[in-house]
Amino acid sequence: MPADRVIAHLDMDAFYASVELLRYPELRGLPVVVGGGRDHGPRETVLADGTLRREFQRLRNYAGRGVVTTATYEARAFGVNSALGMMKAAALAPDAILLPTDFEQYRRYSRLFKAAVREIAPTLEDRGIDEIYLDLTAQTGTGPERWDRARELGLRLKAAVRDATGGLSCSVGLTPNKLLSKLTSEFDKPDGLTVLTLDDIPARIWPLPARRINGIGPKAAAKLEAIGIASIGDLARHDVADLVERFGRSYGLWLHASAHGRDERPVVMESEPKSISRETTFERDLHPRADRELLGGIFTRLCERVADDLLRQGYAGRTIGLKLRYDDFRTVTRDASLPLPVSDAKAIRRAAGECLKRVPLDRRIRLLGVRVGALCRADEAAALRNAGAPTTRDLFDEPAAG
Ligand code: DCP
Ligand code: MG
Repeated sequence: MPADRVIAHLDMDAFYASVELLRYPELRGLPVVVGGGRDHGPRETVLADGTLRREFQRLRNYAGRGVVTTATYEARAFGVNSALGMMKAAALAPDAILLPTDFEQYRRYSRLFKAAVREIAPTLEDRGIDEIYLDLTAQTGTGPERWDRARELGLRLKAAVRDATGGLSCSVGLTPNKLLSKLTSEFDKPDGLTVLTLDDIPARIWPLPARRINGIGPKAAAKLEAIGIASIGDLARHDVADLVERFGRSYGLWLHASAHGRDERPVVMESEPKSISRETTFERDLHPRADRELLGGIFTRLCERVADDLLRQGYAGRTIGLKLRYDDFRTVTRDASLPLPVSDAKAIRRAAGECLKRVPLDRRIRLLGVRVGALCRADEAAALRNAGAPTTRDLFDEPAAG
């Protein structure tokens, strides 16, 4: 791993809402909220003179149980953010414009901005619909002036995204690693560009709340707070041996390293996924026996979600993995390999259930995860299944290779 990397994290600004504003430019500058189903698009009427009139729905007229997917920065000024219930949002910003989600359109713009970035910076890691990591070291070099070149490159990337999408803005963090870049891209949102080096960690990273680190969830944050650790700086100053004792070796060491801004993870260009997984951290730690039914339901739903992901992305897999984290943060995993690739929820549930029998279930569980690996394309899997499972005969009656 080269010591002096230049890593960028690029995240689109108010992504879904910004894509909607491209289609309805008359809404620019207004509080706009996206979410809550499909049937509240604008009513369009063609007037006598041939012009088109759009009547947008207001948030105050919303009734239902939907949540906000995203909101423009004008709506965020009222406290409306992703995942807030729409009725609550309506109480905060009754006059905000309400728009339905159109995932196909967001995916289209996602492809557009990534293609534009790839032209300039081919070492790209796709992190989902609106964010990417880039390793820019090949372009900037490793000398002390690399941060000036990084800033220039950042400006070029932002301009390329804007051009390719017809006007979308993004925010970029440029630092020596992924962990710091992810934090830094938020500093100057929207339309931000921030360079941060290791020297800036005490002044700019340490004052942030510990939970801002990607990988410190609400539970871990609460546990940290209970021992007086609120900021990343508090975490950095805390005795690492004590962290290991409280959180287990691997998570404890990771917490310590992260607070000091250390992160060696490479930027991984992966066009094909190695595995597809889903995991969930429970609202409260669940007991394998007392909460057996609840756990069973969650387990089944996880398998269904993984099956959905496989179907949507066109894969099947032969290895089923189970991940379980106990209330003391220890994590165990188990794998099972199947003779043929599967993609349906029932088969995944059965194999994952077998894995579950191989882990100790003597204390409360905080997280459950299901993974399908050894992936192949769905059509290959179907061909394999049609050819029939390999029989003992197929496996052992092969003539010995000369
Ligand atoms: N999203 C969602 N549900 C959430 C959070 C986000 O459906 N709880 C969707 C809508 C966002 C997109 O994912 O537009 C990207 O998520 P971000 O967290 O990057 O949020 P935004 O891009 O909307 O805003 P920001 O400018 O803060 O990045
Ligand atoms: Mg975003």
